[in-house]
Amino acid sequence: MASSTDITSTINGPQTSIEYASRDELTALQTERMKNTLRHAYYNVPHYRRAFDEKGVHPDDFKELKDISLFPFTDKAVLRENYPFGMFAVQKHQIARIHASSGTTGRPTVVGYTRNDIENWSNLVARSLRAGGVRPGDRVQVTFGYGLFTGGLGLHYGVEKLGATAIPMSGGQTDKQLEIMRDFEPDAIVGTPSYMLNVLDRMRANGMDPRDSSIRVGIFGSEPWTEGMRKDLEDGFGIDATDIYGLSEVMGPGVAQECIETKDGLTVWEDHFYPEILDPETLEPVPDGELGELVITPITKEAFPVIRYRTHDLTRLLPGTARSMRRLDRISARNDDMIILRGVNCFPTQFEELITMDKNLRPRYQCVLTKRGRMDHLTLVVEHAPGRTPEEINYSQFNLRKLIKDRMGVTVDVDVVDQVDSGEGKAKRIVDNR
Ligand code: DLL
Repeated sequence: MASSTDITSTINGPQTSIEYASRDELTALQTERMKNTLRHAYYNVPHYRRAFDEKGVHPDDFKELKDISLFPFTDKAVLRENYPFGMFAVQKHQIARIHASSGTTGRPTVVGYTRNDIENWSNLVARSLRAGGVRPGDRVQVTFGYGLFTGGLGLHYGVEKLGATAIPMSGGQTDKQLEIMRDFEPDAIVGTPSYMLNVLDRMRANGMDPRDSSIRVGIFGSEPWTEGMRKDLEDGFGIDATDIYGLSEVMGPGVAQECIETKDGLTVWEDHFYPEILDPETLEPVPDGELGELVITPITKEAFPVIRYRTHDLTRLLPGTARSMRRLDRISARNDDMIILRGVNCFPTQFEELITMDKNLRPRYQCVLTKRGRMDHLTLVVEHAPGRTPEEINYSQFNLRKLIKDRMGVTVDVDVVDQVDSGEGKAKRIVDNR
């Protein structure tokens, strides 16, 4: 399998040359790596041999990138059926680490890494951090959970690989986070945007000015968020905030990262991942620039190759700007988070965008679904900013409902409350009481 030598210079150089490679160079590299990956999966994972044979395709049928469409998809169900280690392509003693995604229902999905996989992953996270404005020598407070979740350890190894200093706080313990932030003076912080909002509000509640903190940059992800939320966090902390994307089945954080100089969507590290955007209904490719489901094939993985993984994340592929590699538009939602109200499709982030337009409200919210007769009904429960008068709250409640009706064409109830618990990791945006 391919080695990581092409990206190790991330540590010292300003950026690696591969980030500026020509499209032709990238295509040649992706083609070569995809060939190896398809062979590796076919010969070492029984599921892939069966699935390829059933579809009547062989790794030798892959000649150029578009031939990937001949090969079968992989989804979460396949990973669950092969729980825990049935999808591993190397022997037990070659596995250096295991992670798992909790999954709200059913068995968790388990993923494995060889030492080389960890090396590649660390390099890609280091590259992501650098693209987001972190520099060697910086101190980075890591507030993603440590454990089976890939966020904490994934970021941690990347921070160390970059030559920066990791402060491994993990999630939660917000008062402790503030104390460490004050005493250790981190230059950067990483975590979920919803948790960063908690940190911001707790600082204010404790009489601290978040803009006085030592933090210069924030790298946030692991859940959908909006431009409105970016503005709240950037203005609140006085920082530059960028978006990091990834998923455990494909690697973990560091699949794509927004560059600080453009803040215009996330560069996919195409030397390690091949992205496709498909129509979620027909599973046919949509042209670059159009919205669809992201399907990813990692092309350098040893322990856990996955072919055409259906992420269920909705986004579009855009041409490169700050780097030659293509970008993903901000991931607006997962298609399983789509709410259909009287025929109109809505996503929680659409509500978030409108919530962030009102300074009486905080983007801490939940979409509560119930049945009214045979119809689905949505109540948007939103937190108000501290110290608001009942009149201001009433006004915002009325106004948001109207804004949602005008902009999105749906009727919902809005309930503005003192507190919405958005948790310490990924925020739970949908509560389904139907
Ligand atoms: O959330 C990995 C990660 C950790 C990414 C830290 C970024 C930072 P999973 O728990 O497997 O892995 O969840 C993956 O989270 O399919 C998306 O639905 C969502 N997601 C991740 N990053 C973003 C993002 C990690 N930047 C799932 N924007 C993915 C929107 C995101 N959604």
